Amino acid sequence: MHEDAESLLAHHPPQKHSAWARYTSIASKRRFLVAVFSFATVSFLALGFLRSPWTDQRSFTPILDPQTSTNSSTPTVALVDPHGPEANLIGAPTAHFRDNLRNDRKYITSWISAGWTNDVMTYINLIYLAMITDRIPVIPMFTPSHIGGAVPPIDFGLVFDVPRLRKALNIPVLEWHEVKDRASNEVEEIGCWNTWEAVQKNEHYPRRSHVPDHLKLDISYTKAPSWIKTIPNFDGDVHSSFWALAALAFPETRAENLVLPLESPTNHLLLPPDEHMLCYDYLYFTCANQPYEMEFDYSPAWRFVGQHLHWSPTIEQLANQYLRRSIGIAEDRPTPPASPWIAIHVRRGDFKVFCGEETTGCYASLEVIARRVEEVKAELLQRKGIMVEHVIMTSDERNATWWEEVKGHGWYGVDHSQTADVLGPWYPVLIDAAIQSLGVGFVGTDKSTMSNLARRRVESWTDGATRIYKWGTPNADDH
Ligand SMILES: Nc1nc2c(ncn2[C@@H]2O[C@H](COP(=O)(O)OP(=O)(O)O)[C@@H](O)[C@H]2O)c(=O)[nH]1
Ligand SMILES: [Mg+2]
Repeated sequence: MHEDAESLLAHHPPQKHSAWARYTSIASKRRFLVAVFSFATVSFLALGFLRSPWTDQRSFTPILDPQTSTNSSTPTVALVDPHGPEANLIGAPTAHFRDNLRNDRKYITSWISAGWTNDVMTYINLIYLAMITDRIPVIPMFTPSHIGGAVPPIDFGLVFDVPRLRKALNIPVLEWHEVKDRASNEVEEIGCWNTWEAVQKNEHYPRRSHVPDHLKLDISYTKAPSWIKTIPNFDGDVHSSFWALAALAFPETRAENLVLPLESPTNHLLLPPDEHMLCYDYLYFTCANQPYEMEFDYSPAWRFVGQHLHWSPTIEQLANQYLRRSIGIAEDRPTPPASPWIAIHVRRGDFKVFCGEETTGCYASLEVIARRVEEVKAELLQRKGIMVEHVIMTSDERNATWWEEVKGHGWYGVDHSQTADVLGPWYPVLIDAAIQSLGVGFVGTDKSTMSNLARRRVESWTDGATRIYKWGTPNADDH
């Protein structure tokens, strides 16, 4: 599905309890924008303060910055996050990334190349690989896919709470814009491992990604050995194994597997895989034990990294604000804890390709989904004594009749008719993904990574009740 977000959103009908009617004039739209950003900024600052090292010293190790502690009788102690950029880079972002790398640190990076949720999972895999190779992950930006290719990238750290992640994992985590100046036009050569050609036979090139263009990297790729493949010689799968990739991060195995690299496209250089900034073309299809492992309870990438990746304060505040507006609670009031809610994610859009021409009977009906909603409600009541009051639907479906049916079930929609215009094209999906994950329960669509991550978040964050409905044939979810 490569529709742009605006056309997606334009087809969402106004919701019964929506307060958007108040914001239809341009003047009030502007007021809304100011209000959203003021609220988000104040909340951001407030949350930032609450989480700052000044208020939470138990889990935070202050390190003494020698440059600011000159007088021994009254030392000025600067609290530098030992896992942040100050402690793990030479200084402010530089025109060449190499000028900012410390010689006593080793780094690792990789690129993205799919739908947004797949890209989130890819960065989770990168951070997990960083942990097992003892390297510092340097995370690039998110580049657009389903929201329209011309949309500018968005920082990982705008979407997710990186300081909280560093603290939870107790390792450094950096973003590329902290290393290399975003404004730099300096093209830099680097050698990376090409995993894509080692795991599949159809595409005779490393996995393609827009990220190296944004970072101005001219990459010479070395084909990884075929033993990185999780299921040897099996054409039906393209996964590689974390520890096989990790082995290539260490000098002996690296040296044994060097082959003639591919020429870098711009400066035509041949470079072996970089040892300081280790890089792999693509880590989405990476697992410890079995393909598509993040669907399974034991997934190490989820357990050791994914579950600790929380929304940034800004995204979380926006999600709560949209949610309150959906269910008709004043936007400036907190969602009452006495009004527990659950979310549904119905993934349609480009999933049509799995159906052929006729989608009736292929896509699950709302009645089928309602059965799982009732199961979630019953489980929450039985297991936790929680009475669910609100059900919030999120979906990429644009059909207005379908949304009317959703309302007919007493479920609320999220009104994104103005979101892309007011906040930007990234925000409908970011807000919906956050809403999907913040309730006491969740019902999602089989085969959707967006649904799967929401399910995992609800389970990991609130021990919530979840169900995934099956689809594809009329009786697919009958069980
Ligand atoms: N705003 C919004 N966008 C959605 C929703 N469901 C799907 N999309 C769009 O479709 C994309 C689906 O791709 P991806 O995130 O990789 O998840 P997957 O394809 O379901 O595994 C999302 O990233 C969104 O851009 C939804 O409920 N709300
Ligand atoms: Mg996808």
